[in-house]
Amino acid sequence: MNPGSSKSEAARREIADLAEGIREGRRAAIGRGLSLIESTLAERRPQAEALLSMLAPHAGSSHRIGVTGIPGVGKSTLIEGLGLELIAKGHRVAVLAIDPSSTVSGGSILGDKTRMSDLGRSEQAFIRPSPSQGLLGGISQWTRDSILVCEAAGFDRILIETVGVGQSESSVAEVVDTVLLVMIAGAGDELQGIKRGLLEVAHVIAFNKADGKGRDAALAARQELEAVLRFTVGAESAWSTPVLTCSALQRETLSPLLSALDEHREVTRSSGEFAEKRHAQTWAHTWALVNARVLDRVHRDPKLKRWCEELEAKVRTGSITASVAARSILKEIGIDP
Ligand SMILES: Nc1nc2c(ncn2[C@@H]2O[C@H](COP(=O)(O)OP(=O)(O)O)[C@@H](O)[C@H]2O)c(=O)[nH]1
Ligand SMILES: [Mg+2]
Repeated sequence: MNPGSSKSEAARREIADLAEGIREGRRAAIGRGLSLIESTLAERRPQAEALLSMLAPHAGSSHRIGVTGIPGVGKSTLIEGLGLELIAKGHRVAVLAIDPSSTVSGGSILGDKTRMSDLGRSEQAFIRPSPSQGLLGGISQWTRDSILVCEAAGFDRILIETVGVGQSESSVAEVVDTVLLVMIAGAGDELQGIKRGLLEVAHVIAFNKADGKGRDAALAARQELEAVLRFTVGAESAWSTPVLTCSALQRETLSPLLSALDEHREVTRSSGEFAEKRHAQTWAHTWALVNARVLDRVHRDPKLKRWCEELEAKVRTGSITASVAARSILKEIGIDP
């Protein structure tokens, strides 16, 4: 046997062992699997892909829930409360926290970790913050891959915290089944994303901090938003978005919220939207990969790169149009437009 093939056989076995450890729910294996995915080394990506392929047949059965809202509304605190409630009901909970420093500034994952300390201590929970930098495929790839690993490890509820600034909340909608938008009374509609179409991607909305002095304001804000939603949300879904109030600090207020999240899953499963959306997400991702690889190919090839720079100069001066430039590039990579 040649030494190269025995080496690759050993590598294959190592990945297979890792996959088995993950499927058995061993925490060290899950951690190693996630680290492999997070590796910034391009040469480790084939190993990560191999692992994901082995795990894929065992993934898919969780309820994937995105939790979004502006910093400070209580997402992390709420996730801890929801997570503990879910565990009490017999679920296993994985939390993926998208580290704000990897996308935008502000916030601290360290704060989040301490905020989820009770959940973090549970054997039935696994908390993973996104690496703060250097992800090869970007944050949405990380989220997708990590969901797959967690599902294969037997976590049946996956909560994904995103910081509600910029693109992250709409991109989380592309990887989850249910989007929970957390709001607080008096923070201003615009600030919380009403004008940015966030309401359209939310399946459940909760006004948090409905406790103490904040309770009345939260109840009023909820009523107001309910009235607005009646007129703005489209009717093509079997689901209409409920607006609730809760307090992340009062666990008993979280039951209606959990029920609403569950109900969204059940209703969309019955209507077929659930399966259809997952399919659409996967297929959209497939094309995103095609796009990324084509661009990667163009950017890596020095000759093509130079060719593109020349085209760019021509586009800049207006001597050729964008569509002519696009045609030339496609022709150059062998696609005759
Ligand atoms: N009164 C009150 N404070 C809360 C509630 N939820 C979170 N907080 C506090 O709000 C602050 C921000 O919470 P955090 O979970 O970090 O918000 P995130 O930035 O959305 O993740 C912390 O000081 C929490 O203790 C709540 O329901 N009621
Ligand atoms: Mg947080």
